[in-house]
Amino acid sequence: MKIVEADVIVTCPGRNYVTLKLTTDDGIVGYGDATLNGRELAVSAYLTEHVVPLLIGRDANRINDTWQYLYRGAYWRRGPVTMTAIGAVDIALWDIQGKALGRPVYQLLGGAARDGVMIYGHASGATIDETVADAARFLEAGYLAVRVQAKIPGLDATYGIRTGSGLTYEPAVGDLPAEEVWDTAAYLDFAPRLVAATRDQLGFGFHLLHDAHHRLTPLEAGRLGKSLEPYRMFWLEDATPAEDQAAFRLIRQHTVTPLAVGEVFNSIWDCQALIGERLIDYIRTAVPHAGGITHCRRIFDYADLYGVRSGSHGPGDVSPIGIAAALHLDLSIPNFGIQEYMDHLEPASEVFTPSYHYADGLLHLTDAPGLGVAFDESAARRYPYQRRYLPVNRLRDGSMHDW
Ligand code: GCO
Ligand code: MG
Repeated sequence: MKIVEADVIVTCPGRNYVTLKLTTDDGIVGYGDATLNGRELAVSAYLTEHVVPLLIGRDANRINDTWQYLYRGAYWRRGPVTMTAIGAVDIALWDIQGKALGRPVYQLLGGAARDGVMIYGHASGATIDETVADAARFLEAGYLAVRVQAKIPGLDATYGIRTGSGLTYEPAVGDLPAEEVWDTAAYLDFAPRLVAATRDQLGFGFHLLHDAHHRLTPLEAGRLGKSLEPYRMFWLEDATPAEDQAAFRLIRQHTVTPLAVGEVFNSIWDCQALIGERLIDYIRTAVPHAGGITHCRRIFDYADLYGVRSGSHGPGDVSPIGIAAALHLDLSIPNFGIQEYMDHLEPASEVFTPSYHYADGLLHLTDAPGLGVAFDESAARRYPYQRRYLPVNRLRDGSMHDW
């Protein structure tokens, strides 16, 4: 079963997505998600210029060898662009393998280890009351876990807030990056009140999450974690800039609030110390951004040794193909924790038709062969790429800060 064609399709149905389409000599088509929010064309060019020529004529059955070839064969390896490109190839090859055998990918990974995949809803609002009411709506819809984010008083914009009536949001805007102002003191005063109000009004009968989006120092994170302890969080996410693994030693000394990190990681090496020293509780690598199913499975297996569970990144900037890849892995691994999931903005449903579906707080996979996501190329072509940037952050004095 040889790969005879490889196409990269960039489309913007509501937001940008990059899809890799691989076709074999027996006519099987597999899809991989190559979307990297705000850097879409870098991955597209990496694939087209440097990876596609290596794929034509390769045996589509040799998923492990292809992964090693693309990783070890790249002297300049790792990084989000390279690892997303490798991830897309890997995901597409698992899709092909499943379709060739007529089985869903999770079956090739050893079969389901649970009935469905627990996801969390993204509650948000302009005030604490609005956010709590939003969280209540998720609970009414059967969600078992909810993340709460609210606008910080005194700041014009806060990350993680939806606008409009849908259940999703897209932080990237057009043309040039939006500039937001950040104030850590205001945040540290506000976040515990948001969490306290959520527990006071909605109780303890669900998992509660919050994302600090990489903005604190280790001591600030320790203080926040300690102040959240009475509310028994499921996790506090991305407390400090993720590249500094040693920072977590300090946070850990000060709080027993569970910690999650890793949405910006691309390889097992990025989380080697964090997992090996038991400095975190959930590893959030995104399947498309961290080398696909093959590599994320290794990360989760390694994490299992140290009691760390999975919590894969899955915002709207992961396409339904990337989400499906994550779900097949989630369903099969022993140490699954939770999966992030957001609805996709319309008109994405004209382009992607996933077979996974929501019921009772879980996403369920069917026994559709491969990943089970249909991709409509002509619909994709109706929505051409648009350049978009994630916002940037400045402190009140104009200094750049992590967004
Ligand atoms: C999350 C994230 C995202 C990121 C986004 C950037 O927890 O879902 O923090 O919303 O900001 O993926 O592209
Ligand atoms: Mg996050």
